[in-house]
Amino acid sequence: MKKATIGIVCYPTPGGSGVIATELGKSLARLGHKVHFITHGLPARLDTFNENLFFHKVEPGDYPVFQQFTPYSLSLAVKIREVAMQYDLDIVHSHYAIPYATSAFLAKEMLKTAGRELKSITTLHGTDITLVGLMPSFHEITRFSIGVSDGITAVSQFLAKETIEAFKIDKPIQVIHNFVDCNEFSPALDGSVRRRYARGEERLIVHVSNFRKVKNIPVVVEVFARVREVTPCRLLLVGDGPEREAIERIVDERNLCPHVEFLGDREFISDILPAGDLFVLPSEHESFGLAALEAMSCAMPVVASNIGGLHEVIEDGETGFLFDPHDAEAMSAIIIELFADEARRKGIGLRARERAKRDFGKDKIIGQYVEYYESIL
Ligand code: GMT
Repeated sequence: MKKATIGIVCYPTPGGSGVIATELGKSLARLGHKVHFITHGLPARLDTFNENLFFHKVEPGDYPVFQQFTPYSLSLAVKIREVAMQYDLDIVHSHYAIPYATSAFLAKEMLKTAGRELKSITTLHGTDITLVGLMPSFHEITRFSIGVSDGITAVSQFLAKETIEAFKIDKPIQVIHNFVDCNEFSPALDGSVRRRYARGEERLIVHVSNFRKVKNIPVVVEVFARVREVTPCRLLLVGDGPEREAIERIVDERNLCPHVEFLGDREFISDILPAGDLFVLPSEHESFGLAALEAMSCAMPVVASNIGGLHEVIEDGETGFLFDPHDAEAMSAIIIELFADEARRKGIGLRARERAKRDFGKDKIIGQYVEYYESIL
């Protein structure tokens, strides 16, 4: 594809959609495309210098009459238009439909009045379709804004199907899975990080998320408590969000504080993950499960819920295990088995890493995005 100029609109916070958007942008810049991030804050993983990378901060205009309802979507549309005019954007790529697909549409329409064309692509990530987009106050605008995008991608077959069913979208939706840099997310070379969290024979169970209700973290704690009754282990909880206080309370009530570490939001997850022996993700919704993929890339078996796109990531019994999201008994039973059989645990971990490399390696998936851009342009 000839070198393009691409605007990327995303949440700058450490969630999966922002991570995918940022890593995609960084890779495109390395391939020689010009990439302009347009967001209200510096994206969490925009941590490298490249002369092809640009960041444009959206300043939401404030006025007392708005009270707490500052119309950010409008300021964003204005900024997309401005960047498109100034840098001659070919494409604006929105990550998460709400409200970004709508802002992109407004920018496109404004540009039309100046005789400029801008292609828009919307990548659907998860709760924009499975939760938020279904709310009555968002459903129709989400359906409309996805429908008027020039290109639509979804991070799993599951999510593409959900979108077609829930929003009656009749345009093709290209499935482009999440990806991982298997060099960055790789097994630990020595046990130094691990020794900071686990003593002697203790096993380390890890969970990474944005601590929202859908992540079902009480089940992580329940599973951990059951495993601890049989095998000495500790729990590392990485991330932060609205449920954190509630989880801290549960951990305290169960007298588990000395065995559970809350690490909060961490920039360098790839330094922490390889310390773990096993990853738990019992989400109630998960369109793909990027955190599970990153753990697999570090050769960790993942015990997750049998819902959504997790079926496309983890082959049950081969590269991890899938259970009903509330079946703490079954999840803890398999973890106890794996902790008692190191060869089996390691074998599953290595197969998980192979799968991450083969099917979800960064270069392969970035290639799919580049091909898709080409088809839209
Ligand atoms: O939909 C969300 O919860 C937001 C989003 C995020 O920014 O964290 O997460 C989703 O996007 C990730 C990247 O594509 C997926 O790997 C996650 O599975 C997905 N989360 C859910 O579906 C709950």
